[in-house]
Amino acid sequence: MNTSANSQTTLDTVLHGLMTRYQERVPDVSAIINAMIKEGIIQQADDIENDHIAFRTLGVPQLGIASFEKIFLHYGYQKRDYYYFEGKKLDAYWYSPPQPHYPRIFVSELRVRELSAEAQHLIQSYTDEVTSDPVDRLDLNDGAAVDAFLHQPLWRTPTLADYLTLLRESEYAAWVIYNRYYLNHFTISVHNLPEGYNTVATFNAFLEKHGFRLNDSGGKIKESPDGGLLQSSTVAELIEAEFAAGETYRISGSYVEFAERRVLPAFAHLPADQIRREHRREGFEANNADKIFESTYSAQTSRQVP
Ligand code: OOG
Ligand code: NI
Repeated sequence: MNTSANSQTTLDTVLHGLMTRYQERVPDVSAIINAMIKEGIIQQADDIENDHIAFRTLGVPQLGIASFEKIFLHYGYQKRDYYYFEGKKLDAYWYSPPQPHYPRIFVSELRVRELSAEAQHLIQSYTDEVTSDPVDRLDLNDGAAVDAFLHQPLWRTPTLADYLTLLRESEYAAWVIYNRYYLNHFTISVHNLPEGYNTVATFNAFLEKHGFRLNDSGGKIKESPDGGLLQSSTVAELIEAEFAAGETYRISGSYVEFAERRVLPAFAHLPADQIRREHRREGFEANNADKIFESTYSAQTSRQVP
């Protein structure tokens, strides 16, 4: 772990690279930011607090969370709670940042060994091209190199047939085989926005008024049992993807999430201008996350607009 001033600069470079590529690929990001500016909710994009970012990985020995997390642990992130997703065959952890102005990170991993033999072979035919942990070969102090790594193909371009086979069994597997470590979403913290927009309920109303489509799996608002964490998300936009041999197909790209972290009961007496991150509900919630994953699933992306 390295928390020196240098590593903060490297982390800034890596996060900046991720957000730039993400914003280019997901038109909803700029569209939402522009709508927020036009409505006077914020003055500029920098006024948005990024609650967390998320990545997806494949659970094979040389990849997965064990490999991926080394990047952010190096920048001073700390590994926190574990989450288990039975039906989706996923494991996940969240990581708290070295300083409160950096986003939390949520990383999930597909339990590949629980898939059918066919799907496992198919995934391994790609991931076997990565013969040793690629993060071990990276200079983590070189922000540009890490940025390049997060956006480079780790294995050959999949065939459309393989993508579709995986899609039938695990939408998550299909997403990662094509999208790899591309940022899956960034998350707008709504609780610090002005009155009228500072809850997920009111922010959802603003989004829908502007025509953004929300994931409605389990309801448009996902709420933790303690009532402290409320989340919603857009439905991933389809991107024209190029597969092996030049075949093209429209697949799910990334999406945008919204989070409201309520003030913990112990700090309810604090005046609003003294509330900081440590006074609010921390972490994630498995049942919320289970539904948010579906922002890239066909049941959401192919839903008819009412
Ligand atoms: C992550 C879904 C879960 C959250 O905040 O609980 C999540 C994903 O779609 O990869 O983002
Ligand atoms: Ni999220």
